[in-house]
Amino acid sequence: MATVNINLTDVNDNSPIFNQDIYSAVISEDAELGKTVLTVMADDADGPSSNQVRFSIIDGNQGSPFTIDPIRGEVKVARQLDREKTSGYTLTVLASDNGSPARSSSATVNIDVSDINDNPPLFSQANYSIIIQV
Ligand SMILES: [Ca+2]
Ligand SMILES: [Ca+2]
Ligand SMILES: [Ca+2]
Repeated sequence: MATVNINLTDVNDNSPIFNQDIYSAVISEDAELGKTVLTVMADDADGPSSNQVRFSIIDGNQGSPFTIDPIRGEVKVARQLDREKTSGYTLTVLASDNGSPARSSSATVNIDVSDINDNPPLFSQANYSIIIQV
């Protein structure tokens, strides 16, 4: 009789999985900087050596209007928005694990910028002249 102990070592065979493929949110164009638009979440089924997830924005963030907290997954406003210039954004968010080699997956974040009444009516020309004959 002999006892055989077999220890299984974890390998990084699971990618982080987002809890949604597509996230959507609406944010007002006058949102203060630092406001959280939405929070993404991803789980990784591996053990601790390869299940620590970090988030990043890899596409759609031209001019950096948004940031993402790499640990918490909170997408936040980083610049003043203007619906009259850009009325919406489609971000691609990546979740990467700490395995070696690392595995990752991506999700889409759609952000609509909602209008506030921040523009007064403007006359199309500054001076109007008419000639009245009497
Ligand atoms: Ca993993
Ligand atoms: Ca594993
Ligand atoms: Ca407006």
